[in-house]
Amino acid sequence: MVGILRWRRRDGTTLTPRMSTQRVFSGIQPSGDPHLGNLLGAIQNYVRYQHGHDAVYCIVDLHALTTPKDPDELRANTLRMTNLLMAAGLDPERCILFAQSHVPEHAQLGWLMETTVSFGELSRMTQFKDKADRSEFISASLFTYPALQAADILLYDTNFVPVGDDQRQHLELSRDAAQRFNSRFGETFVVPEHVIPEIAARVMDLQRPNDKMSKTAAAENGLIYVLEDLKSIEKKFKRAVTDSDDEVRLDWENKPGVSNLLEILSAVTGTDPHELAGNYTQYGALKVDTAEAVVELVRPIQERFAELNADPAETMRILRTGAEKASAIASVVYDRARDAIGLLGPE
Ligand code: AQP
Repeated sequence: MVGILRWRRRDGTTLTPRMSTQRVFSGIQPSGDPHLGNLLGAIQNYVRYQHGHDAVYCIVDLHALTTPKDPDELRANTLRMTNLLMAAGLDPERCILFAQSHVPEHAQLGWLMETTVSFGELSRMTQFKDKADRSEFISASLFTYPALQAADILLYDTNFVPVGDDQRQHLELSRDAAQRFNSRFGETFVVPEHVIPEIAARVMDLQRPNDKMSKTAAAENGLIYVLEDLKSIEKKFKRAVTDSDDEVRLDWENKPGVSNLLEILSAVTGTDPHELAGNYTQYGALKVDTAEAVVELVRPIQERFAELNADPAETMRILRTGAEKASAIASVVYDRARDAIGLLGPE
């Protein structure tokens, strides 16, 4: 399938992940229910990487706090995100699944990373600029959170970080931070490599196809939630913005709306998007088929989610077990960094 076994590396070459015990880490914010971009660009790849790798996945609730959150909603969303990841295929027996705030070393190493990255580096992060432009209250944490993200990754001696394209710049920062720390204080961290899927690395808004599909910047009908009513998903695809000519081809510069539909359909069906384009002479049929493919993808996820969500005590048990396993790794790596930087350990 396209986008499953081939990944684009930092230098543009492709990578075929080997079956190995290399460690994979990634995180997702419980800042609301996930959308199709999160599912195709990130979550589906978390599921693939739990096979044959040592996979660690984190619900990054501390990151969610970088923009104001209602406390009850944040708690509920943390459980919902955990259930959704499992409904999409994460198996807590195959991977470590936990909440970031349950492992205090994230915040502790986050501070050490803030001392390692510079104000200038953080100022260049385009996500900060985008989110700050949209926020009334710009917290200090919104500015510094790439340092915490570096800590999240480095705490697990991570080799690969599966993410969508929007995280490329932050991952570069994590690599730079690891290298800088290692050269100042001696080999402490594994320098991670990000892996971005070839297809659906940046799913776009259906109404504004030049903008990324996003939980917080969506046009009313531009965003598809994984847990959305299936009829509503069909309607949104029908109304998706395309263009005034009628040729179906993959051309991101001139036909972003059509290209977005082709990439979504490609990611779901595993067929090359250029090949798919050749099957269509009308936008209408492309929209209907893409909607149908997405509906069939999310239907079983929604069914499984409903079952899991009915048992919050079990979800909490899974998170607690995950945090114990995560702590066993994170505490060792944190102590290594603490000793290297010159903090006295309590022992
Ligand atoms: N549109 C997208 N297409 C492909 N991948 C995407 N990701 C996000 N949007 C797209 C990937 O999803 C993972 C988890 O993202 P996050 O929880 O850190 O949220 P985010 O990157 O900030 O994007 P969101 O979900 O739209 O939230 P807001 O509105 O808060 O920005 C990441 O791997 C990300 O690359």
